[in-house]
Amino acid sequence: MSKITLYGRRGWGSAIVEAQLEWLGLDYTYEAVGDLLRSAEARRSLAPVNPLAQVPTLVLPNGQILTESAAITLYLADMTGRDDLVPPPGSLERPDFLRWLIFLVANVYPTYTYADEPDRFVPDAAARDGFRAAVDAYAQRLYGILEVTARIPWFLGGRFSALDIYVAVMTRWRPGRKWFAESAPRLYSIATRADAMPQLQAVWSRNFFDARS
Ligand SMILES: N[C@@H](CCC(=O)N[C@@H](CS)C(=O)NCC(=O)O)C(=O)O
Repeated sequence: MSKITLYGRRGWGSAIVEAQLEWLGLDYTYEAVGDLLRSAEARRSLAPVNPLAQVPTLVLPNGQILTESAAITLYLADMTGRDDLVPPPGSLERPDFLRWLIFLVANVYPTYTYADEPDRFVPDAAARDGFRAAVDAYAQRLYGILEVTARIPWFLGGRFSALDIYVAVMTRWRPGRKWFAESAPRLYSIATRADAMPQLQAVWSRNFFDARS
């Protein structure tokens, strides 16, 4: 039987799914894609499986395609019957988990989509810096909301979940770990605690250390 294929790029959002695949012990093949923000060739190569040409993109063993990290997160829990990354239906943590999972992908994630390469959305070169600054400021406001919501030691309190994996990965992006340490200490503490999890060492190394140039 063929395996799951994860299309990804080191350090990008595919790390959120790679961490879950590793955590769950699932067999998968990693297909590295080029720089989707800057390379038309990289976008062309991924477009047949994901018309948005984004990672993470997953191809299931039966050929079905799954995009959107939140959908993948929920699906992997369904597929494995495991509830260690996703609180199960009926649990007290389930509503909070769903709320903040969707908050991350619907509110926080798009700030990177729009500000990573603003020229894709702002044709006027003179307006780009202001746009990027405004979107980055909005992202910081969103992180402020997450900061006052997050509990300790994990986002949901006593139990680890996929939300902590999102926090560990996203805090590596703008405005960066130093900003989180100073301005969002709970998120920073969740991230560093997740950094230290033995089950995730290989994923973090591949994405954030080996890949570092
Ligand atoms: N909503 C998507 C967002 C995925 C996404 O924005 N991925 C980034 C990498 S971190 C990407 O592929 N960007 C390329 C682009 O948007 O053109 C998800 O949650 O999976």
